[in-house]
Parts: sequence; C-alpha cells; structure tokens
Amino acid sequence: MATQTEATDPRDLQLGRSNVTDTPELEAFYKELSGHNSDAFWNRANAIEPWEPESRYRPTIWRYATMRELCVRAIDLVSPEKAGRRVVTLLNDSEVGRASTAVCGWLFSGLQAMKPGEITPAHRHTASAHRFIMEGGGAYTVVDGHKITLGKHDYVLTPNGTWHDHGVSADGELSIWQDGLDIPLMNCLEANFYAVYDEPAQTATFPTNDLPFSYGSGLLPETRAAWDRPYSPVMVYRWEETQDALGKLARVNAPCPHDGYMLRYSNPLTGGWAMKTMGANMQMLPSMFRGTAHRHTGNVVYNVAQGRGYSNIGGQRIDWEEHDIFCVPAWMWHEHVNLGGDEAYLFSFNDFPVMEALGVRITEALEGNDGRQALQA
Ligand code: GTQ
Ligand code: FE2
Repeated sequence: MATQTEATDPRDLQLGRSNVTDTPELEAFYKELSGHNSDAFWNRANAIEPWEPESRYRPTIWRYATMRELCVRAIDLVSPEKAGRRVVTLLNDSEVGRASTAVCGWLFSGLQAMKPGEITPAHRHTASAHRFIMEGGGAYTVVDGHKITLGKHDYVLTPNGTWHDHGVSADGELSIWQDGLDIPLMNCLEANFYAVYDEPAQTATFPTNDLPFSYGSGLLPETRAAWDRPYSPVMVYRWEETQDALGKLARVNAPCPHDGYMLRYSNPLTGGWAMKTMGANMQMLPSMFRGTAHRHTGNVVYNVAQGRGYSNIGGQRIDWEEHDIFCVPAWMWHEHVNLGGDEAYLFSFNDFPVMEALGVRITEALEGNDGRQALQA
C-alpha cells in the first residue's frame, strides 16, 4: 500500500474522502504504526471503500465443445473413487479466481462426468451444492437417504450438511452435469467442514423420488411429516415442468426488458430461494429477444440450456450456444440477446440469497436509479 494518500480521483477531492498530503513526520508515524500491526486508515480508505463494487473477477466463457472433450478424457484418466469426485473445475479468468478456486465471486463450479456403473463416494460438507444436468441418462443422486433420478436439464439440490452420493445405473449413459457450490464462500468465512460416510454409498431409505412426488407439483400435501429443514423439500425441479411453466408465463405476460421470462427455483413452503446461500433461475428469451442492460450486486453463472445468442458483459461480447457456461461478475452491466428463431433458455445460479440476507441486494437499470438511490431502497 502506497503511503501517498493525496487523492487522484476528482471524486475524492471532497470532505468525507481521504486526501492527506504526507510529511516526513507522517512517514515516520506510518513506519512506527507498521511495527505495531497497524496503519493509518486514511492510507487505505479510498481503496477499501470504493464508490461502488469493483469486481476482481472477469467475464469468462467455457465452451462446451471444448469442455465436454476434456470431461470425457478425465473419464479414462481417473476413477471417481480415486478422485473423490471426477470434476473438471471451472476457474474464473483472473488471479483471484485461480487463487480461491472460484468460477465467479465466492462461487465454485465444475463439470462432473460419470459413466454407467460408476459411483461418487458418499460424503457431506458445510458447503451447499446444486447441479444442472447437461446430458446423460440413468443418473441419480442420493441425498440423506432420498434417491432422486436425474434427467437432462433437471435442477437438483444438495443442501449443506446433507449426506450425498451420485451414480449412473449400469444400463444408463455417460452423464455430465454442472455442479455449483459455495466452497469459496465457506472457506472465506472459515466455516468449511467435511466428512466421509461409513459406506461407499447410502442405502435409500425412502421410495425413489419421494420428495419431488410429495412437494413438486406446487400443491402441498396436508398430511405429511413436518418439514423442518431450511431448504426446499422439492429437491429436484424437472425440466419438462420448468419449460411448461415458462411457456404459460409467456402466454399472459410481457417479457422483462432485461431477462425475458424468468422463473425462480423456489421453496414452495416460503416462496424464497431453494437454499440459504445460493439461488437458481431458468429464463426464456423469446425468439430474437434483445435485452437491455442492467447490473446488480451478486454473481451469476449461466448455463445455456438451449438456443444461441450473445451477452454483452462489462463491455465484452460473449457469443454462446447450447451448454456453454459464462459468468457475470458483481455490479457489471450485462444484456442478453437471442439470435435464434426459437426460444433460448438460460439456466443460472447465483449468490443472491447471501446478498438478500445481508441486506445488500442492489440493482440498477441503465435507464433507472443510480446506485445511491438503490442503496436507500
Ligand atoms: O458432487 O459432491 O464439483 O462435493 C465439488 C465438490 C462436486 C459433489 C463438486 C463436491 C461435489
Ligand atoms: Fe459433495
């Protein structure tokens, strides 16, 4: 940290910002402070209190044509038993991303590939996880004894602290899904625990798919064991129902100028996000949709479920097609464009629940409020 504290940004030439002219006496004072695990606040104030968030992460794209090939190669190189999980980790194209194993912000993501007959050994952790199925057949996960079958474009939860293992049945197909976890957040908070199960895999103790069958229709059973967990009892959200819901939404509503038609994978008991630290959405951009720009706190990782188009993110154009993955770092302007003659579908996951819990979910539209007004909202 430079000891030169004279302001260079014209906005810092006002009361309330740091703008100190150093003197030999101050220099000596700084030296003395540093010997006592301390420093003058005004040396750092303008840097640690930016006028608005300045993301250290970069818009990054992972093209499925490339990433799929690498996943398939990993299958021949290592077993899920040896690897713990056979995952190709997605690292944000930035120093901080590589250093904190982050896809964007405090979020982790990776592509998990399994072939028929394989299992991922059972374990649990304080990091929450969720998964978006990209391809395959016969895949399943077991979460705290609940076995859940996984189909293409399903979205499934592994809330924090739950035992989980995955597999692909012997008569299934090579399966690949995108994992999202809050591992970097848990490590940042120094709250990350991990444990292995005492068997390689759990024995299912409930009928297969009991949770989505009980809670997944939007109608809640009157007679049921009380659900006392802080996450959605639906556990898996099926693609067919998600697509159908978006189609119906679009029949009777105008699209949002930024996001087209967008649905939240919600906890039906609360209407809130399905888990406490990460949320997920599926959005549909109508044919030739041209979104307008907005920005917000929180980080978003997209997976193109269907279609082709591009997004402008922080002044950078990112062209995308099916199963490409890209990210929008916090407070970066972004807009989405569908270049196809059909609907485009974007799955995304985010850290909005953290922003909301901490009271800092702030949004700005290009034509709308400035950040200061948003702060007061
Ligand atoms: O499937 O349990 O990509 O624990 C990273 C950590 C997947 C998993 C990852 C995990 C898992
Ligand atoms: Fe895990």
